[in-house]
Amino acid sequence: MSYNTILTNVDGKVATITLHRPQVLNALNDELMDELGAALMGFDADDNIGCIIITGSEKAFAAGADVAKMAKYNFQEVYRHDYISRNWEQIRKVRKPVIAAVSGYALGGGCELAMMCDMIMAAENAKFGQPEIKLGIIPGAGGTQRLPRAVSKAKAMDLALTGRMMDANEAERAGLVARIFPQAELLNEVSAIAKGIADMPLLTAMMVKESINASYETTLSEGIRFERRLFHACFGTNDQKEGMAAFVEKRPAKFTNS
Ligand code: DAK
Repeated sequence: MSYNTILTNVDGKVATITLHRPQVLNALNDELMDELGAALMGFDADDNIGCIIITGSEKAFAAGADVAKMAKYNFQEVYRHDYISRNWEQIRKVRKPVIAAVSGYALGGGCELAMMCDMIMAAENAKFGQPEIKLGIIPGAGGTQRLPRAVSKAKAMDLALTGRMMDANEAERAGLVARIFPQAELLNEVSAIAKGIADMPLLTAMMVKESINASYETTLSEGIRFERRLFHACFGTNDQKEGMAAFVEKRPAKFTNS
C-alpha cells in the first residue's frame, strides 16, 4: 500500500509508521490521519505483526494539527461535521502495543497523538507541549484529559495555560515519557524494545494493554476484577502452558500466539 503523508516499514514482527510531511514539521491534516488510521488498522489485523512504532523526523514528531487548514474553519462547520473526530480516534481501536518514538517537537495534536500510544520513548531533543491556547483554542484531541492523568493536574495546567514546551528530561520526570535515548540512537533502541515486545506471546501482550488501559476508565475494585478475569483467561492459552513449561525445563519458550 502506498501513502502520501506517511512511510511504512516492516522489520520482522515490528511495523514502523513514519509521519512524513517534512515541509510543515509533520503537521497533522485529514489525509495524514486517514492514512495513519488505515496503516494502523492494517498492521493490527496482520498476524505477522506484534508491535507498532509511530515516529516522525529528527526535528518533529508532529508540530500539531495543521493550523493553516484549521484557521479557515467556523463553529458551524466543525460542529456539524464533528471536526476531525472521525479519523483521530482510529488509534484507540488498535489492540496491539503501539510505541511513540518522539524526536523533536510533539506539540498540540502531536503531543496528543503521542499520548494516545501505549508509551512514549523520547530522544534527548524531544519537546512536548499543548500550545493551543496561543491560537485561541483548547486542546481538542484528549490533551486536557490524558495529560493530567500522565503528569499530574499541576503540570498539565502549567503546560496548557502557558503554552510552554517541556523537554525530554522534564517529561520523563513527570511520567509522560518512559525512557530517553540520544537522538541518533532513538529508532534503533525503540525498534529493539518493540522487537522484544513482539516476541512476547501476543494474546498476553494484548491483555496487558487492555487491562492497563482499563485502569483509566474504571474504579480500582472494578479494574482489579477485570484484571483477575483476564489473568484467569491466560490459563486457557497455549502460550501460558509453553511459557511455564519452558521455565521449568530451563529452555527458551517457543510462543505460538495461541
Ligand atoms: N500547522 C501547519 N504548519 C506548521 C505547523 C502546524 N502546526 N507547525 C509548523 N508548520 C510549518 C510552518 O508554518 C513552516 O512553514 P513555512 O513557513 O516553511 O511554509 C514550517 O512548518 C517550519 O516551521 P517553522 O519555520 O515555524 O519552524 P521553527 O523551527 O522556527 O519553529 C515550531 C518550530 C514547532 C516551534 C513552530 O513551527 C510552531 O510553533 N508551530 C506551531 C505549533 C502549534 O501551535 N501547534 C499546535 C497546533 S493546534 C482535534 C485534534 C487535534 C487538534 C485539535 C482538535 N480533534 C480531534 C477535534 C490539535 C490542534 C493543534 O495541534
